[in-house]
Amino acid sequence: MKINTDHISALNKKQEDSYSSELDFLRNKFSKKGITLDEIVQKVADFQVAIPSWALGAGGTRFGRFSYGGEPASLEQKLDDIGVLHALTKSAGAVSLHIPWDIPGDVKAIKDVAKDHGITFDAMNSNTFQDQPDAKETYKFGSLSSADEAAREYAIQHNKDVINIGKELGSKSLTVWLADGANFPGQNNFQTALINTEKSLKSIYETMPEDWKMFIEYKPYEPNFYSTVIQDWGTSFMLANACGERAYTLVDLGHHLPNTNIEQIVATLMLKGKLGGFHFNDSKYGDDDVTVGSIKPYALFLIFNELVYGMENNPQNPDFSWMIDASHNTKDPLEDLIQSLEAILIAYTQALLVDQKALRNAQQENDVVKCQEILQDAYRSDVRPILKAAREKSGAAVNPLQAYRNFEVRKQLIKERGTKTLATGL
Ligand code: AOS
Ligand code: ZN
Ligand code: ZN
Ligand code: ZN
Repeated sequence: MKINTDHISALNKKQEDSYSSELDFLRNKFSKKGITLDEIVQKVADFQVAIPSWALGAGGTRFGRFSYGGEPASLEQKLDDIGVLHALTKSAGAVSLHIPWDIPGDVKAIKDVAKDHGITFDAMNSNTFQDQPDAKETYKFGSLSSADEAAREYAIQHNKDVINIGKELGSKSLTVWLADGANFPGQNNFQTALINTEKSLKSIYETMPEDWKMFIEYKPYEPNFYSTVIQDWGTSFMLANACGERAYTLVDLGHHLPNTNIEQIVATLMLKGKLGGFHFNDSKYGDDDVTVGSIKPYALFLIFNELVYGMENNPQNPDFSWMIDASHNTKDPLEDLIQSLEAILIAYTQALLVDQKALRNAQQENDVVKCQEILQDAYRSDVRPILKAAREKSGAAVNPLQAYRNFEVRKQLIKERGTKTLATGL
């Protein structure tokens, strides 16, 4: 399955819709505030988000998994699916692999497939939360934090192996997410677990190539329900500082207790130059991993508002590794990713439309009402015409979801791969 670019432009021509007049309306409105729309269109067209290899199949819960049909069975097929997404949106030009789910057989062949689709290799994800069939040590009671030295060494070696695979593919970063923790009070010694984790991470960090970054992900609970070793951004930040300059905190939107002010965390980390990775998703209760923007779109906008501020004012913070970390079991996974990409770009665009100068003045004058008005004026603008213009500019489908259905992608995939398919993943 490969999307033909001619078909996309033919479809775009057919639906020359009214977005140009809507765009003019926005252009006039925002030029009065000194905001140039064409610059924003370019920024939106340039924005790239990595797709995780495990989001291409229907996800599961602990109660079961249901096949969606036409799911990818190999790394090549996963890259083909991202190729479809990237052709339709031109904003999914990277993949984030997970080892051992995605061990490449023939590295050169995999690189060729990726190149053919215009896909680069973003952060590599290690996995020390599952025992593999041939595993010599168990992670049942922890990996990098384990009280058992052999288990710790085994987990460290796995991360080093992941770096080596990533090196061959051209990746430049490693994401470490640990499931380590305890289900019951007294089960482990908090201090020993943290000391072990720091030592293990340092040992991995030291073998990373000079031009690599390490992203340390935090999460308050699940799969452990009493405590998690890297439970919050403070712990991750501390570990990143202990490792060195090229270790950073990774924020996953679903990894916070309800009502946490994520935008403030983002601002603090960027000020300190330590926000490296970002996992997008949405949630109502916990790490629900549902479609980005489907539940709390205003919170997403406020987070982007801080990200945009940081990108413009914090040269000490590196460029981000953006990734969608969502996967669930009721939608067509590709349609779901198209919706997530749309939500990310909408929030990003709205944040770009915030009148920063006016906001700074209103803050200086303590005009609280005006501050809120300025933010909400941007948030309440329908920015979809800007997304359409950005897509048209980059050769994507003006309406990717409609194009996906129009080209009957899922039907094709089911024809090629069958109805009873289960992709690797959670
Ligand atoms: C787990 O909850 C984290 O979000 C990870 O980033 C990711 O989902 C996991 O590594 C997938 O295997
Ligand atoms: Zn994540
Ligand atoms: Zn998660
Ligand atoms: Zn998640």
